[in-house]
Amino acid sequence: MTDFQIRYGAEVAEALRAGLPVVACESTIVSHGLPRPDNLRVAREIETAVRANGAVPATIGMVGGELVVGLDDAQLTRLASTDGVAKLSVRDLAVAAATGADGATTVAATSAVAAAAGIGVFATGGLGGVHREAAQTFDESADLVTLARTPITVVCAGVKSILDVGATLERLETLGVTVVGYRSRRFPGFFITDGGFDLDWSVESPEQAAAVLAARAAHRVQPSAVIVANPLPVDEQLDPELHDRTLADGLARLTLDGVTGKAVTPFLLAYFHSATEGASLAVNVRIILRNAALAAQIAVAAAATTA
Ligand code: PSU
Ligand code: MN
Repeated sequence: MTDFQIRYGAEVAEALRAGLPVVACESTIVSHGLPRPDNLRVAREIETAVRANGAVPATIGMVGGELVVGLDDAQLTRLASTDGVAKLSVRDLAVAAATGADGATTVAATSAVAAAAGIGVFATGGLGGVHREAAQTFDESADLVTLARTPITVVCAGVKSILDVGATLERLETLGVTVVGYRSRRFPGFFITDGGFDLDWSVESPEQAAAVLAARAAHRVQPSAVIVANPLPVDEQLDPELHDRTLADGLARLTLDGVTGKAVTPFLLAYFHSATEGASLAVNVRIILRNAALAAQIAVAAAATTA
């Protein structure tokens, strides 16, 4: 019988004890969002980007039923390279643990576990959100409600452009989740720099982002997350025309193949990566690495504020 406690990687445990900056990283982008074998290389590069910016990476996932904060390289390799790794949202964590499963944590699950572990900053690619057919299917990512009740700062490039971006922003407002642009008042569209919507707020530096976190913590009024939306520079985005064409084709294919539920996001991302012959993959990797670097800078600034 396992005791089901969260396991900490040695370096992460030490960093948390010492109050050093730590950045949580998710594993679903590795297992379900990126194709093999690039996914393992990218997972390692994410950790390298966090380190290069002065923080300790804590990639979160489940290995043989153990919930791990700070996967080691063998564990990361296992989640990146083996078949049958489950996509775990918050509701899946306990049953996956009880049945000894291998699983990768989504934004929702990673946020919840990171907050429970005392980690304040989390880097990912793009959030889940409201799917385009949500009016009929009710398909809205658990990322949204989880961020409504989880005190974490998520650095991302907005929500995935495969979603209904406007509806997702409305839901984030309803749910009381703070959204600030990083050096931009436009909400990014993941693969594309501009997702088509204005933001009320922006921050201009990691220090200013850290001040938002400090105010949030000091007030003790807001129970929800802060999203730092970090757009790609225009010259690094996926060609918007290629993006729109690929998205239309991918959505049509989704309907034809009858893909629903938690398979939708991985299906569309895989469709993008093959239909653009790797162009979207290269963009996706840049997004994640930039977000990992910024998250680390924010974590460093936040640690300096509280020290
Ligand atoms: N962002 C990416 N790639 C991904 C995801 C996000 O760049 O694979 C994953 C995240 O783990 C996110 C999940 O939480 O997709 C959302 O899935 P769903 O729409 O089924 O909630
Ligand atoms: Mn869904």
